[in-house]
Amino acid sequence: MERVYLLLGTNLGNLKRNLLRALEELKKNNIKVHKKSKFYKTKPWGKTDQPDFLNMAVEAESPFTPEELLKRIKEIEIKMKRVPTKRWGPRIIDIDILFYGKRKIKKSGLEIPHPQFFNRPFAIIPLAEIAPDFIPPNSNKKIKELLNEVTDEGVEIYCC
Ligand code: PH2
Ligand code: MG
Ligand code: MG
Repeated sequence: MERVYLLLGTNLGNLKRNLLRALEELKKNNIKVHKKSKFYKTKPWGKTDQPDFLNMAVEAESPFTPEELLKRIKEIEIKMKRVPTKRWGPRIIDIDILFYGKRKIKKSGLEIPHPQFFNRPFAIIPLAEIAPDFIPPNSNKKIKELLNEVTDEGVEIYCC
C-alpha cells in the first residue's frame, strides 16, 4: 500500500468538530490515518472575503486506487453536507489529495500532486509537521526545505 497525504480544510460551522468528523469518516472508509498534524488556523487563500479556515494534514494508507480514493472522499464530503459553491469559496469540509506516493496523475477531475500545493502555505506548513523528509514527485526538495520558501503569515497552530 502506498502512502497518501491528504489536506483537510473547513471554514463553516464548528470547525474543530468538522475535522474530527472527517477523520472518523476516513476511518469508516478503510482509509487508515497514521499521522496527523495539529490543527492550524489559516487565513483564507485565493478568495479572501470568507471566514478563516481550520486545516490539517494527514498521512494515510489506502487500499484503493487514486480514483477510488477520490470517489470515497467525495462521498464523505457529500455525507457531511458539503454544498457546491464558487471555486475557493467557503465549505464545511474539503478533503484534498496532496500526494499519492510518487505517482503523477492528470485527468479531468483528478490531478496528483495537487496542482496548488507548492503555492499554499496552509498545506505546506501542516504537511511539514508530519512528513518533513518526503520528497514530492517533480521536486528535488524535502517538504521541510519548502518551508524556507513560504511565509507563515496567516498560518498559526490552533490546537492539539
Ligand atoms: N481552500 C481553498 C481555498 N482557500 N484557504 C485556506 N486557508 N485553507 C483552505 O483549505 C483553502 C483556502 C480551496 O480548497
Ligand atoms: Mg481544496
Ligand atoms: Mg477539494
